[in-house]
Amino acid sequence: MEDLRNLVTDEQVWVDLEQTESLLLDAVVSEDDYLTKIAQHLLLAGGKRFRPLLALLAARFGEANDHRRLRAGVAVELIHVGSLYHDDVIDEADTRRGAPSVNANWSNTVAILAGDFLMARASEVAATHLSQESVRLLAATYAELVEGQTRELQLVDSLGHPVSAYEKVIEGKTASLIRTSARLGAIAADATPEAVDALSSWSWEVGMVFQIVDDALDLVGTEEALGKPAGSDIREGTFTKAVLEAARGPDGERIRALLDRPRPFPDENVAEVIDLVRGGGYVDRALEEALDRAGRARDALSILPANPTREVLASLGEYLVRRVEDARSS
Ligand code: GRG
Repeated sequence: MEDLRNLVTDEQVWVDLEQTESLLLDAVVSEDDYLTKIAQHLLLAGGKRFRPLLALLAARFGEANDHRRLRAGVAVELIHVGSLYHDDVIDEADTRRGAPSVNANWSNTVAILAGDFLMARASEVAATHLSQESVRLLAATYAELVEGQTRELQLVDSLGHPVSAYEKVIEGKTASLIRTSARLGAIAADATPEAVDALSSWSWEVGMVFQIVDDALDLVGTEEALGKPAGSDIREGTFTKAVLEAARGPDGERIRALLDRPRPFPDENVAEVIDLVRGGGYVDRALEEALDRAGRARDALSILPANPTREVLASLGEYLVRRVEDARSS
């Protein structure tokens, strides 16, 4: 995979990200050592830190250069990781970020409590260091994540719902926090309202690209690239855009027959569905849509000053789509 480090050549951003890392670990220290250990578990397990990176990049468009931009990154990553603790309980996941998930290693109760703790600390960081508008935005985004996840639950095992319903899910569960990451970074650096809005529009499209790419990877990535077998979404009864569209196409009857049974689906059924979806060109169509969105993201940047950071942002959507080509099994 092409490294984000090659794309973002502004060294200051990486220095900031290092500092964000230690602030993140500090933010989840509790009086109770047991809770600290569990709250730091997923932070120490890795993660791309994509959301703090967006906050820091967006902050380059403001005049201020103080600690607030780091706090913005900390707050959004804590919300993200807190939601992963809860997501792993919902999905009964065994691993996360290549490490045992908290629910699997400890228990569901512990994972829920630790997720809540991260959320609480995100709010505390924002209320202590950021503006009231940022606190409001984080709270609203938290609600959007829950709405997105709740919508997804209602669509599980259904191939009949419109693709627009799935789009609403990914708006809520992914694009909302990615947009808030850029917005909070820009606000923390005292960027102008026009710049904040441009970065918001850009990051919304980038957030959608991010999830469309993630969904496509699940259908075409190798096990090696994904760290898990392809088709996990299908196995969980989550049918993403390409699968929903294929189910409405000429192979729809066969796809519905393969999935019309209680889970877990046999491996050969999942493999055949993936072949039909890929063979019908539906993954490529989803990626074309992602590229269109990447173009729209780029267009949103036109009012910002033309500088090297703007060039990085302009290429980020296409960079995300290229990840699929790198991870494709054929
Ligand atoms: C408690 C806020 C809260 C929410 C509860 C569980 C839930 C409702 C929402 C979950 C939302 C969710 C898991 C969305 C998926 C977002 C996503 C794209 C995750 C993967 O993000 P990456 O690839 O992961 O950035 P890393 O590990 O690199 O950070």
